[in-house]
Amino acid sequence: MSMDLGKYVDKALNVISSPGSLKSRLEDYGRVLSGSMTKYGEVVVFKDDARYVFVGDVHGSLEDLRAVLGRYREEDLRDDRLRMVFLGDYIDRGDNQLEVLTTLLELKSDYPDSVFLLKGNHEGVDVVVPSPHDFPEELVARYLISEGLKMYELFINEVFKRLHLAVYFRDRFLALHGGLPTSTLYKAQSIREYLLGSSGEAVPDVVIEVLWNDPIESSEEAQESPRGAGMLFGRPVTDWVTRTFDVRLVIRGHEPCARGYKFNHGGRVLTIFSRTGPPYYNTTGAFLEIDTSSRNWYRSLGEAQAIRLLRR
Ligand SMILES: [Mn+2]
Repeated sequence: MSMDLGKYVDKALNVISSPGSLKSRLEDYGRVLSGSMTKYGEVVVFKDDARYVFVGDVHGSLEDLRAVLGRYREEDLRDDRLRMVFLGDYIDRGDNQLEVLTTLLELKSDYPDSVFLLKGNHEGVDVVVPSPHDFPEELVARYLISEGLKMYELFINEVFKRLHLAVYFRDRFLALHGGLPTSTLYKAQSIREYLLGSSGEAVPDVVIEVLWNDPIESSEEAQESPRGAGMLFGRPVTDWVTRTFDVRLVIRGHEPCARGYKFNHGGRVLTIFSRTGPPYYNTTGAFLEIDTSSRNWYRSLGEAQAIRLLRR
C-alpha cells in the first residue's frame, strides 16, 4: 500500500503534542541534518537527472504544504526518481509554523538523500534577525516561557544552523532562497566560493546576500535593497553566473508574487512562492516540478505545466 506524503503532517502533529517528544525528536533532527551537511556540504551538488520538485516559501501555512505533499508518494522518494527541494522560510507569519517545520523535518529524517531543506532568511537568525520573527512567541505560547525558550535555542542550534544554503546541478539549475550574491561576483573560481566566499568557510556577508537578495530588471550589477539586508541583483549578475557556472535556471523564493511565480532576467531567474492567503496578496501559490532527463526542460516551463499552482 502506498501513502501520499500528507501523512508526515500527522506524524508532526503527534511529535509536537508534548514538549518531551519534540525535544527528543529535535536531537534526532539535528543528527540527520548534520549528517546531510557532512555528506553534501552547504552547497549540495546534484549530478543525476530525475524529477525535481521545488517548493517556495510556506511561512507557516500547513494547508499549502499539505496540498503539495498530497501530490507525491513515498515510493517516488524511495526509488530516487524524485527529489524535493524546499527553498526556506518555513516559519514566521503563519498559524502553523511549528507544524510546517516539524513536518519537513520528519520527511527529511526518513528520506535524507531525497529531501533537501534550504535555509531561508527567516531561518538565518544567526546572521540577521528577520522581521517579523514570531516563531519564538509561538513556542512560548505553546510550551510556556521557560520550556518555549529552551525549545527555540534547540531549533537554532540543532536545525537552523544545519540547513543547506543552495543546491547546484551543473548544466541544469541553481536553487537558493533569496538570490545571487554581488560581493563575490567576477572573483569566485567555483560555485562554492561564489556562494560562500573564498575563505572555505561561509562568510556572513555573502550568506546574507544568498538569503536576502532579490532580482531587479536593471543593467546595473547591484542596487541597495529596500529590505534593509541584502542587495538587489541586476542582469549582469545573472549573465555571469549562468555563463560561468553553466546554469540554465536560477530557482529562488523569498518574494511574494501575484500568481505565485514570476520570471526575471529573460526567463533565467524563476521565483516560486508557495504560500497562499493573507497577509500576502497572491491569490495562487506555486511550486515547480521539472524532469531534467527530458531535453529542453528549461524551455517553455509555463506551457509544459512545470509550474503547478496552488489555489486557496
Ligand atoms: Mn524570505
